[in-house]
Amino acid sequence: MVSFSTVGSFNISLVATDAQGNSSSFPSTPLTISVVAQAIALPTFKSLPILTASSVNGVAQYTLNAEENVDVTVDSPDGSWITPMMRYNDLPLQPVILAKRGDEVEITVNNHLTSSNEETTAHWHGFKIPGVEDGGPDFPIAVNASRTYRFTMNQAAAPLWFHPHAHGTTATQVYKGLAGAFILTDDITQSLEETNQLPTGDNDVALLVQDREFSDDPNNTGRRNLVYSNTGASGMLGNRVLVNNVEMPALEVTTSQYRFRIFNGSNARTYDFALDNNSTFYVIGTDGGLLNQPELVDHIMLAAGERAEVIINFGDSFRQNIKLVSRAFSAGGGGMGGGGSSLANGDPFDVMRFDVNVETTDPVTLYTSLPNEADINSRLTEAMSETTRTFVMSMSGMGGGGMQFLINDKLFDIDRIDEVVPSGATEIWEISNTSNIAHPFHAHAIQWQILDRGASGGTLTPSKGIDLGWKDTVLVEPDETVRFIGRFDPVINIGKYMYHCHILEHEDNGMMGTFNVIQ
Ligand SMILES: [Cu+2]
Repeated sequence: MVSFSTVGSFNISLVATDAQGNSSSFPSTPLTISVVAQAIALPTFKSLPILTASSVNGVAQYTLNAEENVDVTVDSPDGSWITPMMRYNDLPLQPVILAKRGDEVEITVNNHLTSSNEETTAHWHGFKIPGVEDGGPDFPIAVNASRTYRFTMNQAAAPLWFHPHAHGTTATQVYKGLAGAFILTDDITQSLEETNQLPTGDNDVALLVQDREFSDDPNNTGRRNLVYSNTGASGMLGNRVLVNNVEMPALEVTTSQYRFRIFNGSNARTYDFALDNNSTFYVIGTDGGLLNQPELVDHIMLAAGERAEVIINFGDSFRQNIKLVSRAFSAGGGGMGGGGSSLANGDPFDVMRFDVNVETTDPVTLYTSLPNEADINSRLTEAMSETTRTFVMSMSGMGGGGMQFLINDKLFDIDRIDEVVPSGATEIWEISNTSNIAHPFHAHAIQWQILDRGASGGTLTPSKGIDLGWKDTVLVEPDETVRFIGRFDPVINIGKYMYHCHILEHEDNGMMGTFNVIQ
């Protein structure tokens, strides 16, 4: 038995020596052995299922049944098991809804969470729609009740998503599996695809990234339960990172460019995505749509609730296995506890692997700038704003029980209006963080442009690069101030909306407020 731990070519032969000391080799010409690296077998990547609509009078109609105790198969490098989870429509994976700008959409949500006995909603995260359709905690859907959301898509193509937003149960319902992607296209993205300036088809892949923790299975029953713990300041951090419900999947790719739409659907975890060979890649889009110009990076940080679209070119990587990883970063708040997880926020880990097994000719030459009429090219400037509102995120009670998560020193109160915004206003919202961990601030109703950011109390730096994209969720580091500017649509934006931290445990525990857009 001969074993090799090194990749390369080796010559081997057997040498026998007789009693007189004469040696002979067999075979007389040595065998040449080539040792190539064999990638570790990983579970197969799964694509998210696309929901089909019924079209009635030109309106795309969907039904989402919120179900509980759905037996879901979880694949991992340790094997597969069944876990009871919550799911829309009993689907094995979270679904995708596809729509185009201008589409009228009607989505009926039926609350079948009878044994949990929990209200739910579907919040349309990143959508520019009226407050009454927004799916916030002010319009809960009772058990066995339903609600039909109706809206028209009137914003740039974007990787939007949806998830429950009933007060106090958002974190656990998302954790148990209620969420979905909503991929919006428009004339600009369709034209870019048709002219081979964006990858399409199999080269356009949605990645829903969510961390989870599962119970052990000492008796090999093939079943494990989700483990949820919310202690300390960090929110729920799982020790297994799932991409489309598979831990560390391998996706077979060709020697070409891929468009990955990355959704951070985690409760609390921030990822610093990079490739393990340190290759660069392009960021082409943020929460609310495409960047005017692709931005070449070697990593991108995404907090809970944030999305990004990236282009990875595997053209020079034939026969390579490339990992998408999350790099180590400083998450602050040392010693405050990681919710019991063995994988703290900021720890490095692998996310998935790309196996470049097929050679092909790539038809795509990536766009270099969007047409002038793209929404993102209408930059909002400070002079356009009538009002600057300030929001300070803070935590109190650290180290002891009863941790409080506050915005402007207030806990969420569903009966309180915190801000009144005139319809059609253009406003600057200035968000600061006086706590010692980062918080992703999310505001409903519109997409924002980041004006500038920097150390609180210091000179803020005007946005550049990825920060020039449309944003609905922005990570605010400790002692950082971010200013974003947005225009509330005078026709669409009316009614009550939420702003909150998108660490769902913080949101459920008070780090949320209500703003009312009035005429
Ligand atoms: Cu927070």
